[in-house]
Amino acid sequence: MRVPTITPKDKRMPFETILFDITGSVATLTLNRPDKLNAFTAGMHAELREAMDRVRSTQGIRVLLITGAGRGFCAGQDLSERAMAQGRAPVDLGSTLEANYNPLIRGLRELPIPVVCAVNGVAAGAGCNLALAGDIVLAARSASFMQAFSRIGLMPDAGGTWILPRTVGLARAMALAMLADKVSAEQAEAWGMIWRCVDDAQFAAEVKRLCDTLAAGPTKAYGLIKQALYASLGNGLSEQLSLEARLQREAGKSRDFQEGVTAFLEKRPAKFTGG
Ligand code: T3D
Repeated sequence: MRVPTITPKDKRMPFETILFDITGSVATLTLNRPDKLNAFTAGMHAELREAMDRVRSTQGIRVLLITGAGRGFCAGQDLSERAMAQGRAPVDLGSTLEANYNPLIRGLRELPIPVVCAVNGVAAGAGCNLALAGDIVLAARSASFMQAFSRIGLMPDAGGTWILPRTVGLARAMALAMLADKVSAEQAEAWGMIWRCVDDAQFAAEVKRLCDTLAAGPTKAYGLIKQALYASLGNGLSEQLSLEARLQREAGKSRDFQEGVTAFLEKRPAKFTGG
């Protein structure tokens, strides 16, 4: 099968609810329903699937950046698609999770390149958990995080019940899920829910700096780092040591390892190509 490479023609795809752009080796996926704080619709999920397919099949993409248009990151499921008419059976939410949210979160987790979530504003419900599914989460100081689910009689989904106890601990995860309080970006950073929050004025520049750094980094090693760290959350030490040996064997065969060592010995910055 031919693997598509980045060409100018591929750089922009016409979507209605998201923007998708590839510049250099950074793919940017912007949720784009600003009037509704970028809430997910079935149509947006279909477009996200298509964009994710494109990321997976385009050679040369070394970072995926996810952000939101306007003042919000994402307000979760669009609740106008869940309005319940009297006497009608409710939507089977187990099915919508299996069809839409779960493949998205799994897809991000399994992508062998870094996923950066740049949280520009409020991230609520599944939008919050999409944000937290990034490998590195950077938030603007004015952004906030909210497990909004219990306010409408639901429990967290889109990976929230998995990630929260692991990042903020069970006590905070439980209270956040039950009380659905808004957590400021500063608090999220202090609790270890996200990597960093930065002043709004510096946010765009910091996001670019982070993506540029990752795009010029050892992509293969980043993929292995993802695999190892996420696997560690379910592994014992002995299993993890074996996994490290297996993955480091792969890293040791990479061009970037060769370049990294050569550059060190030649006392110059390494020029990683991602292979
Ligand atoms: O259903 C399934 O498939 C299962 C999966 C479920 C996953 C979920 O995400 S469930 C949780 C759904 N999300 C929420 O419950 C959050 C609802 N939104 C809010 O609580 C608030 O909007 C925010 C706290 C996020 C932000 O508040 P604020 O005051 O900054 O903005 P706002 O005025 O409430 O919202 C601005 C507009 O966006 C407004 O539209 P309008 O009136 O100007 O035309 C508002 O209705 C709309 N909006 C915000 N969130 C949603 C939404 N519209 C539809 N669905 C939303 N989730």
